[in-house]
Amino acid sequence: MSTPAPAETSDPVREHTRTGLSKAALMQAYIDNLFYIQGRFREVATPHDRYMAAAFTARDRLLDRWLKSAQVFKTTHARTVCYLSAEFLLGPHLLNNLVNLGITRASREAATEMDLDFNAILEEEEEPGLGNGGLGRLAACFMDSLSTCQIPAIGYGIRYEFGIFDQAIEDGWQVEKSDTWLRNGNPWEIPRPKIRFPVLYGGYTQSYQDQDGRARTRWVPDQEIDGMAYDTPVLGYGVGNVNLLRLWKAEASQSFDFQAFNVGDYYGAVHAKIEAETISKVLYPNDEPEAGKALRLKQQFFFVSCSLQDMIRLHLNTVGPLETFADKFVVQLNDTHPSLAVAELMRLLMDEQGMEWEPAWDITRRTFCYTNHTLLPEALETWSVNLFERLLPRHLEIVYEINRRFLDEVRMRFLGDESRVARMSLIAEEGVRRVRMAHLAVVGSRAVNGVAALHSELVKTTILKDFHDLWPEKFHNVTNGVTPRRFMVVSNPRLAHLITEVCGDDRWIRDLGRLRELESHADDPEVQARWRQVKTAAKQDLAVWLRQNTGVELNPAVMFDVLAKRFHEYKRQHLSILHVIRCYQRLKQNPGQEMVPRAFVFGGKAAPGYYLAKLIIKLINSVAEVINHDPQVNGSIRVVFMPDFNVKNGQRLYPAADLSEQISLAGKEASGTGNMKFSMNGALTIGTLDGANVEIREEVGAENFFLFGMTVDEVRQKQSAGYRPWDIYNGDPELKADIDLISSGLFSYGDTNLFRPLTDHLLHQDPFMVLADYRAYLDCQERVGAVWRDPAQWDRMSILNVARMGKFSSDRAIREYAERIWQIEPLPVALN
Ligand code: T68
Repeated sequence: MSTPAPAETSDPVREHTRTGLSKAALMQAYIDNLFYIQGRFREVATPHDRYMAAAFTARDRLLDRWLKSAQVFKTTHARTVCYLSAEFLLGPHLLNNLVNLGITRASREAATEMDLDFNAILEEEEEPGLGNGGLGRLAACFMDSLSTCQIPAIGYGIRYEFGIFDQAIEDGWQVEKSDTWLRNGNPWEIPRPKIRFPVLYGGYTQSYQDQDGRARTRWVPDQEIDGMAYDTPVLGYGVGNVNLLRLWKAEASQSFDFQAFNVGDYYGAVHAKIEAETISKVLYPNDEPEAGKALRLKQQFFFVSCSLQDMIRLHLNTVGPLETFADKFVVQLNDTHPSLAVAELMRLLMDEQGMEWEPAWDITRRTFCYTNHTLLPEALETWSVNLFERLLPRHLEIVYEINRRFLDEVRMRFLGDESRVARMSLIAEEGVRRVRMAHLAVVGSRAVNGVAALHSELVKTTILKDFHDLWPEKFHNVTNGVTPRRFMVVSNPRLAHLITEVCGDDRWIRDLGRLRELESHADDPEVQARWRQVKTAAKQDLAVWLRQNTGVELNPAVMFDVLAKRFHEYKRQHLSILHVIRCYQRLKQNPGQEMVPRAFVFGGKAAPGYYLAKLIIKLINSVAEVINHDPQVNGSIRVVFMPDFNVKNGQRLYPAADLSEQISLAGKEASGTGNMKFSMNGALTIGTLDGANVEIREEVGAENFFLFGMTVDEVRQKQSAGYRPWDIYNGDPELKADIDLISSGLFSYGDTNLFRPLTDHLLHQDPFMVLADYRAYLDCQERVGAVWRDPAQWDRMSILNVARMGKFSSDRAIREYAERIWQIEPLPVALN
């Protein structure tokens, strides 16, 4: 008898545990991944090896669910949202994925059993900083909510090799360090070498006749590169739905390389490769002058072109002829950065797919929707016609033709109103001719929205008023939201546990309106005491981190007054530092004075080329230096600058804040989302009637919000009456003393010139009216102090703030987009 061949059947136990969710399965998977992927055994594993093994363990479980979603979406021909964004500011993945998989506790226990430090593994992760601030973070929150709300979606963007710079503080100045998030590999992405599209630039266009004798245009480019897909699965919370984030990396075109080798030009081929790869090399900081940014325009076209080609491929492969493209896909343009998509879809449909203008335009206009995120004129994107023509000659022709037809429509509607025609044109004719990207986005979209109620009104009445006159039905508001998974459950587990206990269950995590349950406990002394413990514990954690990373010691018993966001004059960090200086002077002049002790915590990055913003950072650090070393006051006030404010550090900050500073000049902050994150974590807000602050105050109740400052109308009146900051300075002795103290050199080792650009600007221009709101802000801070002295009152307000945050879940925002703008229904994918 011959011995039987070894059985090929797999071990049923192993198969079961391959992606099982039990503690035992997680332990086995971790050990396997450590060995088979990292090539390590436990005795010699580095912290990074341990993180990678844990990440792959989570990823395997995501992919399991992704497979099922992909099958469901494909077989049902699901309508799909494509979210086009030049930025996705994702933050660390590991814990977020464990939370959404529902295996945090099992993972923690598995780690303990293997004698691993779970928190140290989490700390090891470097976050992908593929965004500047609010806009990029919003895109990331929306990806989480799209999956959680079970809406089929693909996020499309750029896989920057270098994301937002890391910020260090040296001698009080911001120093930019390059971000190297890919250095140790990215376990969350799956490279897709076969999903690759050519992207063309430059050259010229030609007319020709096709086989049917129809006049057509051909683009003869002079550069071709490839975009290759990298997919990150995005799992929803407690559901089977997994969507994809598909980011494009630029590579040398395979066909181009080949040509160069054929003629023996090896160095030429290498050069082409390097040049191609620069396109997805680095994220541009916002708030930088647009001048000479050909590469930025190339980036925008790059990801837009790849994404649309991918959608067309998917449509042809699954649904069929492109006539139904707009039924299959709805494309949301996150600001104007992807608005070239309007011209590119026209080109693909006409030049590549042989469609005529009218049907192509009909599809295009039914496909796109556009979100505006700013009213600041200097932030509205335009590109010089010259540059546009040099890089995208075919697209310029298409833009001209869209414009010609569009302006005809305007002329018909508003006979004889040529100044309106000039205002609405896609081309600005004054000075150097420029393409107005917002106008292109509006004309090419069927819906336009702002990101908070006030902002959406201002969009309709100011920057896009003419368009609103023409197409009022196109305009919507969808107030922003943030994901409670990351910004409560992941970052503030103690609070999440307490809420779950008080509410009776954890359904609030998916249905944030349920936080209302907390209201009836707002006056319960026992709940208040536990609430306070949770806050104090978070403050202790932050204090430890700050001591280790800045050397500044904070007392967790004092009020943590926090201002953390990108640095920009309109956000008025300098208003806050004037208040700090006021507190300092009052304590110095009147040492016995009773003042509520506070720790002022600042954080945020300034664009590398934004001089005044960087000078404000320097001022904060200089004031901190003086105050923290002055024993006469440093028992009452301390100032600390948290370096490198990013998602990870934000997650340390939000839970620890008592007071959230949201003090932009009314009418300038489109929405703000940090305001929501702080409030959800129990901070009270001191803020102006700007952006979403207005709605936060409406929800939590005016009595639970510290309001100050001019309204949008008052700002306008003051500006049109001729704003004179110099008079305000001279009319308010405390304000004068505060600014004079800066000028005196006290904070700059006697150098009276260092901060002059800032003080001069405030005294003579003050475009964001810091001085006009100074007194109201100080008075409001007095009210804050008075309430702080009554802990029961403070706790009650804090609990009510959290209880009433339901509206600000990004789930609510996504449902509004789905119903009102996208006309798309949830498509549940069952678990298991
Ligand atoms: C922000 N915008 C808004 N822009 O300022 C903020 N800009 O009020 C709002 O809450 C948030 O968007 C989400 O809607 C930005 O963050 C940018 O980061 C940016 C990036 C590149 C170019 C211009």
